[in-house]
Amino acid sequence: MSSFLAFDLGASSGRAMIGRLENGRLSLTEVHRFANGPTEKDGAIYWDYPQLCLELKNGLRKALAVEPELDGIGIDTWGVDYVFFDKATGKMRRWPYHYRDVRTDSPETDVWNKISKQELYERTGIQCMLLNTVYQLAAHHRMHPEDFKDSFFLTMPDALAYYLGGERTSEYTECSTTNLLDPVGKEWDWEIIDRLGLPRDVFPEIVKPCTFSGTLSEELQKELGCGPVPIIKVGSHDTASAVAAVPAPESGSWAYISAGTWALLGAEIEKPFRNADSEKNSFTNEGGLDGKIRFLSNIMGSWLFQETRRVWNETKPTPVSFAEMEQMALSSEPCRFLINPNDASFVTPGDMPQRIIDFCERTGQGKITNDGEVVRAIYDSLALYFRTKLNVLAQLLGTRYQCLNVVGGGTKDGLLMQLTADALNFPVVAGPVEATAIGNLLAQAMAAGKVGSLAEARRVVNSSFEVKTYVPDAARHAFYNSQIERFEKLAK
Ligand code: LFR
Repeated sequence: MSSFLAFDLGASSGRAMIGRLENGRLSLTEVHRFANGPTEKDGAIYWDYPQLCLELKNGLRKALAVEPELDGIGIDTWGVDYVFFDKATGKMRRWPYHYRDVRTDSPETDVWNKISKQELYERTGIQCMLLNTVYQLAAHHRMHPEDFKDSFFLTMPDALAYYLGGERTSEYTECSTTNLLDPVGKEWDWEIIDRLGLPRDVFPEIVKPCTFSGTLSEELQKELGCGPVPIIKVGSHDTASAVAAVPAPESGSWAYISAGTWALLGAEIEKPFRNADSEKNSFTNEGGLDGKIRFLSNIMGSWLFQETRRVWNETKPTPVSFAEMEQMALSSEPCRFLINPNDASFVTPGDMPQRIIDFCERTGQGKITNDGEVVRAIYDSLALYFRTKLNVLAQLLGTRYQCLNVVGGGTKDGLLMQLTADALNFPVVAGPVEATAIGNLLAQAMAAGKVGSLAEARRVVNSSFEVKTYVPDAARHAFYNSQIERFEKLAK
């Protein structure tokens, strides 16, 4: 038996999971869970990196109490964010900015004057999102050039691995989210970096997923009373880990959604795919395990529910749960109101219910009069958007999909899964919920030679975890058909 520890950090929570692999089956034990989120300071939003490091230490301590002989530790987090460190002392230069911070709101002067939006897409194959590292670094350099002197940065999961073991490298799948990588050579695109005037020497060496990366530092070994546990680079971008754990069918075409704060809808392909249509439809080419490309598009996802709930819980006398929100949606009229889930007004933290009400008024749908209508608008619009995006994916790749695998925390939302099946008119296979941690653990097992390939890893997922199949309802599908044209106009 081998046992590995996965740290899986999302935008709203993080967890530490032990995975035990025995006879081709993986079992999970959660040993630590903690909250995560933006911290506001001096008008900007940040991640509390020192606190996240403490949570890693707490998680590791709890894990060692359960499993003293760990064969590896792997870390995955969300994409695009980074931490600057001083080269000489190794100390953090500044708290890492949160990708929803608004400092990237002048892309013309920061980036596009030097390299056009279109050229950036042609070179990197990455969909244009102002939260991408390229925009963040350019804004950061304009505001705080001093951070770039005698410094280096590491992408978020690698900055956390640095805390554990001290290696100054960044992993390829996470680096692919920066918008600064050549997707074929899988290396930094120095021409973009030079044209933006960013100093080359802040950029870390890129290493492959499923590789060993030193061990736990002597300091932490002493403090925790353990040995030199190996640190393993996994698909350290959470979505790369989640996609690695899709219980995909052994043959035939399959598409996925990694559903969490974001919903990432796409397919796994062999080499980057970029043309004017994929650019127009915001499809991206991120790095996967085993040299694969994750061809996908970002959809706003559970963020819309999370932020709505946060605001209600701050302003209403009694807190509302996600289960209650689901009930509210069920008792509201379907498709009475629809939104574009990716509308720019929904990106930053704020009064989401009001923004949804404003969107509906602005687009001539009238006035939302109760909370149920707000939630219902999110549900129907996400289901319809998944359908629209899946059709575009199929057209771009010239493939027909007849099944959609949804993995991640979002699969706990049974209503969203059902409405997605209804919108698509084919089955949605939902699960596993913990796909990201599972992908992280299996990447460690691959590095350790316990699992031979990505295909074998998916076999392990298939034989270890239950999935739930949602079958479409004909009447609801017909109703969604009658609404799709209206929706697509709003979501343009
Ligand atoms: C999902 C995710 C997405 C990325 C977004 C921001 O958690 O990693 O893949 O686009 O967060 O980093």
